Amino acid sequence: MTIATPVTIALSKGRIFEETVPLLAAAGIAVTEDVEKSRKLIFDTNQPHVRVVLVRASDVPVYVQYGGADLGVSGLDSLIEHGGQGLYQPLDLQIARCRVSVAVRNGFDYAHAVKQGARLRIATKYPEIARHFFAKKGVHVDMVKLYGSMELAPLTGMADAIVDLVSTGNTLKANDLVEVEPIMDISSRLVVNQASLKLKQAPLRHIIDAFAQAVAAKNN
Ligand code: PRT
Ligand code: MG
Repeated sequence: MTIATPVTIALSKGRIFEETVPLLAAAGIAVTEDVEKSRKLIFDTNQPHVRVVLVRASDVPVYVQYGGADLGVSGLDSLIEHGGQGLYQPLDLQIARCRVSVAVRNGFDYAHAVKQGARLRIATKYPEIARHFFAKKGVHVDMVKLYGSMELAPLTGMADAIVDLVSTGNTLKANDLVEVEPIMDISSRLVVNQASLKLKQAPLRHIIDAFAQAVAAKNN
């Protein structure tokens, strides 16, 4: 199918872009430039009316919410922190998988710290996920919001623990940290602007259906 209505897709550079390329291909969409090498933020595709915009991973839900993009691919972590307002979330794409976990400095007695009911200082880029998790456990936490290099916080004594994404565990190991409690599994979701879905039904349905079929085919 040729897409005749203008459609803007928000992606982030790196793993999400890479793992979305095959899904776009299933919908007949190919980005025609080398995104990783370019400094541009807007990219044409083989479909004259479809373009891809590159934004920070945590900004994908924001662009889609406010109509800067009609649809996008966002990690569940970013989506939870955003809140999901104004977003239709039709599909778990099962890409960019990882988990959110609690990690502490090697030797720190986490079980004891949590049992005591004493306040725990948590450094994280994911305060919503962390707050909800510790509230459910009945543990009081002081949250320190960071934007990166969370691993440093326990090593410098700034925090007792971090809440961060873990994939292989190599980053934690390299920094003498240990994963003490998994919080949730993460994968990326297709997010769609709710107004766009009504106004641009045919092209968006086509993309959603093609993505759904590609995900199903890959996991069978
Ligand atoms: O980098 P930036 O601040 O722009 O944003 P971002 O870090 O959110 O973007 P990006 O592209 O790094 O990640 C996009 C999405 O990929 C995240 O929102 C997750 O949903 C998903 N994802 C999957 C991951 C990982 N795996 C992952 N391993 N995102 C980040 N990591 C980092 C993690 O934060 C830690 O620093 O990789 C490190 C841990 O990896 P291991 O393999 O050493 O355990
Ligand atoms: Mg990153």
